[in-house]
Amino acid sequence: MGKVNARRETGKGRARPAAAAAVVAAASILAVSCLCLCACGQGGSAPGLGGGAPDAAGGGSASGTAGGSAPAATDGGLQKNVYAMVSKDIHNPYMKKAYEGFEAACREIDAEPVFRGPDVATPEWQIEIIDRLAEEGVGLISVTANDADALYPALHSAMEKGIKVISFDSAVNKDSRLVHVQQANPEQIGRVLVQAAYEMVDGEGGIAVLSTTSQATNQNLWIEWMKTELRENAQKYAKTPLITIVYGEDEPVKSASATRQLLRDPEVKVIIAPTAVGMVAAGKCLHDNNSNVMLTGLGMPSAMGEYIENGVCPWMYLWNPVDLGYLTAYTGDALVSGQIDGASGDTFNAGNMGERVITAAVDGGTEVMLGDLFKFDKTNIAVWKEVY
Ligand code: RAM
Repeated sequence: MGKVNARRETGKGRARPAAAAAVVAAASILAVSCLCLCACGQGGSAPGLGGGAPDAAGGGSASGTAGGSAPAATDGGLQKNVYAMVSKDIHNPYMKKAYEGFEAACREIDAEPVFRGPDVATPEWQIEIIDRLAEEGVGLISVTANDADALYPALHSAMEKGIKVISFDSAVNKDSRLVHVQQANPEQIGRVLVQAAYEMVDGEGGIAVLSTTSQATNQNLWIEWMKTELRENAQKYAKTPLITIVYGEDEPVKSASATRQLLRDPEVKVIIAPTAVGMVAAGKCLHDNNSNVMLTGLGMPSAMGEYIENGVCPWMYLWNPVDLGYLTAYTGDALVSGQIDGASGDTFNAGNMGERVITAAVDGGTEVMLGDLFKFDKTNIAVWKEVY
């Protein structure tokens, strides 16, 4: 690591972004609630507090299941207490953390959790999984979408069978779901990431985005807000243009090769990776290449601790993925039990997250919000990398 990281230790990487101060303040409230969640053993996010990796394994094309303890009860041809979480892909550690929370909530609700995801993050394989779940007649399908529109026929026919369908993390379009479980405000995510990149290069140096798949709803929405932030403050960002967007498909090898491609462009001085998988691949690549290029984005503290500590990534953001999965199961349960129908204004009890309210989403559908972004830097990473 030598010189470059030594410079990072003492250089601009240590600056705290003023623009993110409000985010941090709001996020500390969330952090307290997350810690409480772990301490209460509900989120299962801290090692040793339950949860752990799901039993699911990507078997070939579209599989992976994890059974819970409650026996399935057949009701109107459906096993209404079987709740399925469908991941973008089965290997993603972020998704496994979300499933930990989902599983913990299912234990409280007395539902049987199922975790499935394709081997690679494509809508085609997700359609196959959804069709199979509909055939099996589960009570709930919750999905993080590899494409906003492509899943509509499969999800629509599942809903026609009486299955409750929601999305979380990455939304399907409003007609394909009853509610979306939103992790944090997309506008805040897009704007804060650009502001962080700007500060990391002291207002001078091209920005590149390392995204997931080109159709991912969540990343595309965040990227739109990044562009809005740049456009609306064109003078401020005159010397930090967006140079390019590359796609690592939430796959470590492809994300590393996309990062190497970025390093060949001398204009790129900072990378924003709004993906937990992309962040680690980029962090390793920058470190191994002793690069001066900065990194920020949305990463898992457990995987990014090393790169925050050595200055490759001065700071980054995320929400608690375990909490996201927990809220997803409770939202689905409120629909299955008939407590809500997913309309704006509906309220429901989300276990130890308390009462939650469904609100209107910008796409014309509805959503329930988890909370604010949380900032991770050298001051707090030692604690959080042990949590999730
Ligand atoms: C990746 C996924 C997910 C995103 C996180 C931050 O694991 O693409 O959708 O929310 O990163």
